[in-house]
Amino acid sequence: MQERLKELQQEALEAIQKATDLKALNEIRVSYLGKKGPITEVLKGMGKLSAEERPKMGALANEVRDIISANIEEKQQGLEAAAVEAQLASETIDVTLPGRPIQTGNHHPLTRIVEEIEDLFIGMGYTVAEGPEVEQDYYNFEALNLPKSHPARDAQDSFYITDEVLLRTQTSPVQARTMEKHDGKGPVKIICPGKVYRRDSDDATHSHQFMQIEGLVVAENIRMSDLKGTLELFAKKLFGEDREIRLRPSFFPFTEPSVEVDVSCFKCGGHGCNICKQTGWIEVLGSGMVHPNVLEMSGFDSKKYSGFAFGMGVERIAMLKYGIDDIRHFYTNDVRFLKQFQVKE
Ligand code: FA5
Ligand code: MG
Repeated sequence: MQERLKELQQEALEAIQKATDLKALNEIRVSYLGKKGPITEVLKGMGKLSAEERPKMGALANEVRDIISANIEEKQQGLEAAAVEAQLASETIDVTLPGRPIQTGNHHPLTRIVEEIEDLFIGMGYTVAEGPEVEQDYYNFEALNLPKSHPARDAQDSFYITDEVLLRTQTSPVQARTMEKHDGKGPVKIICPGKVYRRDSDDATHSHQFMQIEGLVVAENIRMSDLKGTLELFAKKLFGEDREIRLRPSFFPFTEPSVEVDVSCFKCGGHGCNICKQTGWIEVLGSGMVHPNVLEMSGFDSKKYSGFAFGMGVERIAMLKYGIDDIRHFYTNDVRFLKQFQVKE
C-alpha cells in the first residue's frame, strides 16, 4: 500500500510537470485528488491493516495528498503568471513607432474666394443676401427689364423646368427680390454669392454651372464714378496693385450705361495666349447703373433713387488669383488640386 501511494505521488508529480495549461492542470487535480481518485481507492483497503499500521498509512496518504496539491498550486501560479506575461507581451505599445498622420480637409478654393470677397465688401458696409437657385422667370428676366420676347435672353441659354420656372442664369434676380423687400426705401447695399446655371459648352473658361457674386447699391445720388471707384478698389485689393484692369462699354438690359471689367491675363501677362483667347484680357464681371425700369418695377422712385450693380464670375476670379488654367479643375475633385489650397493654421 505504501508503495502504491508513493507510485501515485510520482505519477501525479510527473503529470503536473508536463501540464502546459490551466485546463490540463485542473483535470489532474480532479483525477488524483477527487473522491473517485486513486488515493481514495487505496485508502478503501485500510480496513485490512493492523491497528498499528492504520494511522501511519492515513498520515502517509494525507502527506501524498498535500504534496500533490502543493505542486498543483505552485504549477497553477506559474501558468497564471505566464498567461499574464504573454498577454502583456502581445499588448505592448511601441511608443517609438511614428504616428499615423490624420487626414484633414480644407476649404474649397471657391469657398475661400467667396469668403475673401465677402469680407472685402462687408468692410465697405455691404450685407450678404441670398436667393433661390430654382427661380421664377419673372425675377431672372422680366423684373430685370427682359420681357419674354427680348433677344438678349438668348445670351444666357437657360435650363427651364417649366415655362415659368428655371435654374437661375445669374445672381441678378436677387437684386429684384431685395429691392422688392425694401419697399421703395433706400439705401440698399448688398452682395449675393451663389450658384448659377447656363447651357454653355464646358471649356477652359466656361462651365454649365458656375458661381457669381452679385452686388447692388441703391441710394440717392449714386453715380457711375461710385461704381468705378468700387470696382477699382475691389480689383486692386484682390489681385494686387500691379494688375491692370480695363472697363469696356457693354450692354445689359438691366443696366444703363453698362460696362464689363477685364483683368490682364495671369498666364501671358497681356501678350495673348490660349487662356485669354489671344486677347491678353480675361472678363471677370459685368456691371452698370441700374436701369430706371428695374428700379420702378421693384418699387423704387427712379427720379429720387439711382444705383449701380455688378455680377462677377467667381471661378474666373479664382483662376486669375491662383493662376489656374482650367475651370474644370474646380469640379473634378482631384485632391492633389484641392490640397494646394490648404491653409496652414
Ligand atoms: C451677367 O450674368 C450679369 N448678370 C452681370 C451683371 C450684374 C451686369 C449686374 C450688370 C449688373 P455675364 O453673362 O457677362 O453677366 O456674366 C457675368 C460673369 O460671369 C462673367 O463676367 C464671367 O466672369 C462669368 N461667367 C459667365 N458665363 C460663365 C461660364 N459659362 N462659366 C464661368 N463663368 C462665367
Ligand atoms: Mg459677359
